[in-house]
Amino acid sequence: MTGPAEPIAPADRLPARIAALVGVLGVFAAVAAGHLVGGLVGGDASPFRAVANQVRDRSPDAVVEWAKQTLGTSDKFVAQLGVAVVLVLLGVLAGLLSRKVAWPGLTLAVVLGITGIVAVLQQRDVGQLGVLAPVAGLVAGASVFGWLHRLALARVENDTPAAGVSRRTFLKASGGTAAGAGIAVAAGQWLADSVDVEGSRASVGKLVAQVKAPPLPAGADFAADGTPTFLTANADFYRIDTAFVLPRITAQDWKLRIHGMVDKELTLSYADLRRFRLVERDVTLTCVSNEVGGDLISTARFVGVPIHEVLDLVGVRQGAQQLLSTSKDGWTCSTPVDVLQDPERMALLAIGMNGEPLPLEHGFPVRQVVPGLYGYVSATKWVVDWEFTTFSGHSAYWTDRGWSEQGPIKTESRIDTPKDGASVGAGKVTVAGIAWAQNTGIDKVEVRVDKGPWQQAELSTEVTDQAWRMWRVKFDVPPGTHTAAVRATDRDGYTQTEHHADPVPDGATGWHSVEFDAK
Ligand SMILES: Nc1nc2c(c(=O)[nH]1)N[C@H]1C(S)=C(S)[C@@H](COP(=O)(O)O)O[C@H]1N2
Ligand SMILES: [Mo]
Repeated sequence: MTGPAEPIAPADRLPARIAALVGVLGVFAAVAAGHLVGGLVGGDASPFRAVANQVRDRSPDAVVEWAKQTLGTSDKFVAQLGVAVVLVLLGVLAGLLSRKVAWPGLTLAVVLGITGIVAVLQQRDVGQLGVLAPVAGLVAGASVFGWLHRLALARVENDTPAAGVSRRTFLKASGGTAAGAGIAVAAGQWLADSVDVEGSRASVGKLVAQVKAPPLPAGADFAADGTPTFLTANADFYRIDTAFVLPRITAQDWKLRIHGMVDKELTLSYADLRRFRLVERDVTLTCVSNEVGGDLISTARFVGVPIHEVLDLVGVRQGAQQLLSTSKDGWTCSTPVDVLQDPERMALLAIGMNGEPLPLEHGFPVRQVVPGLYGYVSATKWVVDWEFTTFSGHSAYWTDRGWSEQGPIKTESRIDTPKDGASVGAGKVTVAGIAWAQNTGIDKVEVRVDKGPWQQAELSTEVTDQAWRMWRVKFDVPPGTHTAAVRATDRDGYTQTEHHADPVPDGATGWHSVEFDAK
């Protein structure tokens, strides 16, 4: 026999690398079919994404924090990569266990298929057809594995091109499987991305508020001296969420289900929402994860419906303590009811941001904006469900992960210029930055250089106590290395503590300081 130069395995079993290839291709086919059907039936039905979601949500906090620290905010990506690696390894294992007979690999296909079904059923945003996606994955995975396994084995058993299956037939089948699966993944992704949300956003049109925010006064910021502008452009606004892929909801499809401890359960459509008056407010959002000196803080002119008016409509019952809100992709958030009922606070169901409908990444079509509370307890994007309940009744996403149940924003300040490590000209040096105490207001900001006396900074014109305030102050500095530190005092008389606290569990504290060189 003048066979090919590859080592010939015993005639009744597959060479290890062929077996591994068959296993990996079976897994790839399963994932691809699931992804494609997931795209067809809509929602978040892709079993691959669903499993990655579950892995991320069920990982120990320490692991999630580690992933976030090590790889920036992309814990979602880490979860997907992790699942992909495990799937490849399982494919290899299944192949190696199936060198003689196919049933170990087929068993793995069934186990993976069931895992996919369970994960998809846990997804919030999956319709009744959603289960078709993991089922398609199971069927595709098992059939492709069985088929390739048969071809490979037939080729080993009759190792002559004339008798039965040739090497080319097997290679063609494998290559075809890989290519087909690749196309299916791309098509599934394309389908999932093709809901015309941008079209829906464009059709919302101009949002004119009945209650407008006053025009920005001159001197609302010291941007010329290095502070941020008072309003943050949408493209520069910080973004924090757990979404793997942006939830895509059109305004036409959006609904908010309101239930729990209310007199009248209600489901609001976007059209229903537009029958309320629109109020415009300048609000500074802040993330509880913001480190001292960090940049997870931004300000926008939001337009939306007063939440307290919606609460009046449904009649929140006595004893309801929290609003548990849920996003389209199943993230939950717990907000104290009394804050939402306060007309002074004017929490909003926001639909617009800085003169346009909400950008997709900031919650289109509808999100919550609650001045004075960190985002994780207030700012639900893509909000679709409201349940009024007690604090003991339910807990929310981040509370379950060790963060505090209540999250009022702490009075803090930041130096924006000079930057830490910067070189400046010796002589007159302007130190400038931001301070915030949402709903209380900033009373004064003090800065000191090299632990000298505190000097009171000049404050920008106040726009609203729900947003940040800019400050600046000049120092005379000789050549050399210097340190500047800042502390703010709010209108309740509270001066920022020097005590350093980490963001966990309820927000960082401490004075921000920078070191700079004067030359
Ligand atoms: N659906 C959803 N909404 C969410 C979150 C999320 O993970 N999912 N994160 C919250 C957190 S922690 C913050 S700080 C704010 C950030 O809002 P932004 O991305 O518009 O700045 O959104 C909040 N709303
Ligand atoms: Mo946050």
